[in-house]
Amino acid sequence: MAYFLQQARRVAWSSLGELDRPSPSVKRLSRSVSRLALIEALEQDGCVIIKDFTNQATVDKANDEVRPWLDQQDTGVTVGALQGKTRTVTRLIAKSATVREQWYADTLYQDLCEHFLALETTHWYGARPVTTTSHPLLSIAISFDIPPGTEAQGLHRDDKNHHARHHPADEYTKGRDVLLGLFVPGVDTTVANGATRVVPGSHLWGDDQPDFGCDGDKGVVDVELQVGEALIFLGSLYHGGGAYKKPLGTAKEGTRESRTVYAMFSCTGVSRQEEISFLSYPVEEVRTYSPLVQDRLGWKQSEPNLGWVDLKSPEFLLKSG
Ligand SMILES: O=C(O)CCC(=O)C(=O)O
Ligand SMILES: [Fe+2]
Repeated sequence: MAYFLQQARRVAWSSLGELDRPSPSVKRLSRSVSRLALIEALEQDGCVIIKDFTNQATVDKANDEVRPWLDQQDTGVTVGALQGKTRTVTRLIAKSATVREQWYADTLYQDLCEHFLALETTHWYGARPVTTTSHPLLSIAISFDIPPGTEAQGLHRDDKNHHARHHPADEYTKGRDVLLGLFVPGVDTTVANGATRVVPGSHLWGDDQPDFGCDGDKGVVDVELQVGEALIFLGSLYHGGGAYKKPLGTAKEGTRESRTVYAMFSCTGVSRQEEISFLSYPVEEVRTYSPLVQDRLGWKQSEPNLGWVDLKSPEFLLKSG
């Protein structure tokens, strides 16, 4: 049913002239809206905010789990786009059960990953058509914590890592993207503390140099998020961390003087994962994770025939031992 509705809306959509189409924006939707409404927002804008994705108590729990790792970081990590100031916590799937099981495994996010990233392909085996499905994988789970003085990142597409190429398009076609990101803030994010900046609609742009205007902010929207909200966006969307402009000593009493965001990305099941899951998460730990997370880390093979051990889907290794 959803499929036919979607097709009908698509016909209606493509019959609208360019000028009649709503201009891209960042919509704030509740998790109770239909999956179709979320899919349409992502197709039109490249991103969507879920206003009731999680809640303060769950965010507090994740912050408590991750804080010890954050406190160990100094500010000297120099990783390309990360400006040398951003603190990161990697291997987040192991370090925070909340990030792993409450947010990454969230059914709404996983349904959207399945919609945008699952690959269903029919090939011929002699005269017999064979249809197989490859489900998404976790590409990376990391926290970005930016302290006062951090400059804004250059606007970029995260699918650069996968050498993704993009044809300019007026409307979205399934299979365009290789990544879907989920950002859950650990604190309220504001323009002053470096809220993520996005360019809605830029997921439909091609690969020519983007025009962000002479001030570099044409079409840019600051995604200010309250604790409990989350941003979901396609890997082809131009975005970047904002500048932390607030002076030192102005954070709320008892809160960290930094902007923390928990970032999770899924990729297609035939893409290389950004974080090497098998070296980052030892098998003894993976055995304690939910079956969905085990699959998404790569412990179930992609059909047909990718990611096996001894020609078998590797989940048998989770059972022994
Ligand atoms: O910190 C942010 O808001 C975004 C970080 C980001 O986009 C990146 O490091 O690729
Ligand atoms: Fe990014």
